[in-house]
Amino acid sequence: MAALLGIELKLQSVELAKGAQRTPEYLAINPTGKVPVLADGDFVVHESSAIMIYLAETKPGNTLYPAERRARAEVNRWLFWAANLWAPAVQAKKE
Ligand SMILES: N[C@@H](CCC(=O)N[C@@H](CS)C(=O)NCC(=O)O)C(=O)O
Repeated sequence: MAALLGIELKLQSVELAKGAQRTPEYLAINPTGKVPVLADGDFVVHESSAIMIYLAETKPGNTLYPAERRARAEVNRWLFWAANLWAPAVQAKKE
């Protein structure tokens, strides 16, 4: 999303396999213990959809997150679908 909007990010990897997301330092930044998280100065936001919307709103007039109500509702529909249905389904643990 950042790349498509032309926003340069300073990326920092979190070594999930080593449990870096569960360290007190990381949990102080993102209490959910998940990636991604975005820090913009002293403002921090986690949840990928919230991050994408935050980034999009720094570039008014972009077509990725349109301002027009119905077009935005379509984008929101897929963001909510991904968070509520798709992600839990693909992350479901096999028994
Ligand atoms: N709803 C969250 C889901 C984030 C998520 O599940 N991230 C996974 C990687 S894709 C993660 O951090 N897993 C590490 C763990 O659960 O310990 C979002 O969209 O940001």
